[in-house]
Amino acid sequence: MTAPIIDDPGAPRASSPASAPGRAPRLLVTGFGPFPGITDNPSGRFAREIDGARVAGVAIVGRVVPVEWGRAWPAIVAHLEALRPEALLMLGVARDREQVEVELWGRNHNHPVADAADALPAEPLISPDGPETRPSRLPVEALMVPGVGRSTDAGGYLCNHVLYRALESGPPCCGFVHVPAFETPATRQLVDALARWLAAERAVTGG
Ligand code: PCA
Repeated sequence: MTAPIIDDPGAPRASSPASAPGRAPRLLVTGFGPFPGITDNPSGRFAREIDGARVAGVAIVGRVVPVEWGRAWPAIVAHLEALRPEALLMLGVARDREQVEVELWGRNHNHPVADAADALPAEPLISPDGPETRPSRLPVEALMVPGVGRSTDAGGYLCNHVLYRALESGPPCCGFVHVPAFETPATRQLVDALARWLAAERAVTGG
């Protein structure tokens, strides 16, 4: 049982069941911290900025996680357990991208590239018995606002790693979006589109 979070406006008591009647649906947005070559990660900056926002009745909680093979996914799991969000949107920077891109799937591999703590991944495979790819569980069509595209290659570093892990054991609505190194309003517009989609889903399912 996780301790209740009392200083977080969007957070439930630890014992709140997912989709508790009467409570606002919650969207957890994660960004990453620094890593070799990126001292100020725009994905982490965005997660910090959006924390506490409310869109279409959906409470948005932003969190920053470390770019470390052994700590990134456990940090996201801890936030999922504390917050019990309806959806998880993970963000990371990709220096070579010209636009915001929704990753269509995660791949079962870890490239041997050093993380922010100068450590390499323990294994070349993320999940020894898992499939080669796992498809995104985001409503991709609903997120195609201006300035947003699709990508079929999340890379082999921490972004792909947490994506594959989330698709293995994360909430039903989850996925990954790469943002470019420069600031763009498309990131916020994509988050707003996801919140509106969640609100509409809830209205339909009566959750
Ligand atoms: N981008 C890296 C990891 C952290 C981040 O923001 C990636 O694309 O894997």
